[in-house]
This record gives sequence, C-alpha cells and structure tokens, in this order.
Amino acid sequence: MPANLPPTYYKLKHQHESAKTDDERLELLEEMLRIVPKHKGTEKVVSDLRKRIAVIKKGPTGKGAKGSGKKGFSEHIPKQGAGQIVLLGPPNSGKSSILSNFTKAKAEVSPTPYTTTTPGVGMLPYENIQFQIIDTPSIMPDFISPVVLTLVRNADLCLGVVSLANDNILDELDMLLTVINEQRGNNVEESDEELEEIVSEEIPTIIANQVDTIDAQDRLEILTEFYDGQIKIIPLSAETGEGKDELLQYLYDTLDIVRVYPKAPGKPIERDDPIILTIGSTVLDAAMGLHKDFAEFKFARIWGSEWHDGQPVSRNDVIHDGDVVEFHM
Ligand SMILES: Nc1nc2c(ncn2[C@@H]2O[C@H](COP(=O)(O)OP(=O)(O)OP(=O)(O)O)[C@@H](O)[C@H]2O)c(=O)[nH]1
Ligand SMILES: [Mg+2]
Repeated sequence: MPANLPPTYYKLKHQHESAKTDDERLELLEEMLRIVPKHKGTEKVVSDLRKRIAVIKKGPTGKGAKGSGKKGFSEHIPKQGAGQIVLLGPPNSGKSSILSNFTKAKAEVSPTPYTTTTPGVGMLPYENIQFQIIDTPSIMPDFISPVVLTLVRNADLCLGVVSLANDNILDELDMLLTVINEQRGNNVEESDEELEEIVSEEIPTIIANQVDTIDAQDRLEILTEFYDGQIKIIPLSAETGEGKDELLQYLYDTLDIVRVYPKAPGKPIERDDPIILTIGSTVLDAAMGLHKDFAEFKFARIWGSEWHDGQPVSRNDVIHDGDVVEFHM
C-alpha cells in the first residue's frame, strides 16, 4: 500500500528529528498527524504518530521522573543512518561492550557496575548501510536518568540488554520490561478518547548478552520458557561476536527498510550510498530522500525486479528494495 505522504510531511519529519525538546516534538507530531492523509496505506504512520504523541503527553513518568520535575526535558542525539537504536539495561549487562566491540566508537568497559555515565554513540555496519547505536548509563531499581528516558522514547527501536552470566536475570528483566513498555507506549491505555485506541504492536526485544559464559545456556532456556512469546530474545556475545549476524538481520527486518539507488541520467549507479526508506514508500518519497528539490522532478525511470528496465514511473508508485531510480528534473 503506498503511503503517499505530502512533501510537507517530510519537512516536518526532518524538523522533528532535530527537535530538542518534548514540547517542540509534540507540536511537530501533532502537525504531522493533522496533515497525513488517513487511509489504509498510512495506517502504520498514523498509529506511530499517535503513539509518540501519547507517550510525550504522558510525560516523563515512572521511576525516572523522580527528581527531574522538568517539563519538555531536552536531550537529543541527531539520527544518522538506517535507524536509531538505544541499548537499555541493568549494570554490567554489556551495553558498552556491544558499542565498543561492534562499532568504531570507544566506550569504557569494566566489571565495575555503573561505569557508563553519559550516552555514547556509534555506527554499526550492515551490508551497505549503518545502524546508529546508543549506549546509555545503566538503569537503577529506583532511578533512571531522564536523559536516558528521552532517548528511549525517541529512538526507532529500543533494545533491552541483560546478562546471561547473572543469577538475577529474571528480576532484572522484569524491571527492564516495565521501563521499556512504559516508555515505548506499549499497551498505553488512557481514559482520553484519543489515546484509548493506542496499543502498540511493538514486542519488547531483549539482547540476552554474554551467551559465551558458564551456565548461560541454562539461563537462556529459563528465560525463553518464562517469557514464551511475550518478548523477542536475541542471544549474543559482545565478546565473541556469536549472534551478531542474527542481531543485524533482526534490525534490518524490524526497521522495515528498503534501499533505493539514485542514478543521474547518463551516469552509473551509486551502489554505496542508498536512499534509505521504509517499506511502502513511493517514488516521491525516494526523490525527497535524495534532496527536497527533487520533489519537483519532471519524470522518473526505474530498474528493478518488479519493473521493465527503465520503465517510466509516477510519483505514487511504490518502490522495492534494490530499485534504481533515475530522476529527470
Ligand atoms: N564473557 C563475556 N563478558 C562480557 C560480555 N559483554 C560484556 N562482558 C563483560 O562484562 C563486564 C561489563 O561490561 P560493560 O560493557 O562495561 O557493561 P555495561 O552494561 O556497559 O555496564 P555499566 O555501564 O557499568 O553499567 C565487563 O567486564 C565486560 O568485559 C560478553 O558477551 N561475554
Ligand atoms: Mg557501560
């Protein structure tokens, strides 16, 4: 189903991604929701917007809100690459190890709990794209930094991280899931009419890290049995890299990505810098992804498995992963 989003939507989306406060975000999200055409093809966009609005309106509630007291708390890491993914979890689960072993970013890793005190950012490569990974200070039973909560709410995806080397894994996971569900708007139920219908389809995803350690397999079995079907579990070792390929594949599938390759008339295809869009995006979306000036293109031709070579396409045609599009201005 084509989304057919108007160019103004992308302008607002862009502003939203660089907005610095919740107040600003709320205003932009409400405007986006107002202008999005409401039909079958935009259902996912509309429900995502509603969810984000509901979560901001609820405010920084829960444990993390203690002592924060600030409305519209501001902490912002600009989105880069194919998706922003926040790692969240109890101390020593290995969040910083994932960042420093799987990306070029440096993060302090140590057996001392609460080593990380500020968020760290790195890019995780996958084929010809990269995911943006954010490492965060660990959550405590009675306090979570409001900075971390804001990051969790605004990310494209939140990955909980627990350690299979830890005997307390079930308790830790229980606490972590409460935070994730609350901040990601999973099962949001409010008396307000507008909010009532919002029940997120997002199943919490948990990295069961340190799968290389003694007794890890036994604990993994317990987790899987206990949370049967309620969460997605990705076994991983930040140390040995076991499970990394499955993690990457999961990220790619979950973020609903399609890659489109732009081609200037008479020039070769650029394969190393795709335009990254979500499934259901149109030729116009691809043009906007290239540069906003391309929204005014005169006509476009396309190459790909679903098309005849060089077939002319219209703005509202839905593009597929791997398509090559040539825009004529
Ligand atoms: N064997 C093994 N050890 C790991 C793995 N991941 C992390 N560790 C170790 O676990 C300890 C904690 O790792 P960190 O990456 O600092 O954990 P963190 O979640 O960032 O913890 P804090 O920031 O301190 O709260 C370190 O000693 C790591 O070397 C893993 O996959 N396997
Ligand atoms: Mg750390």
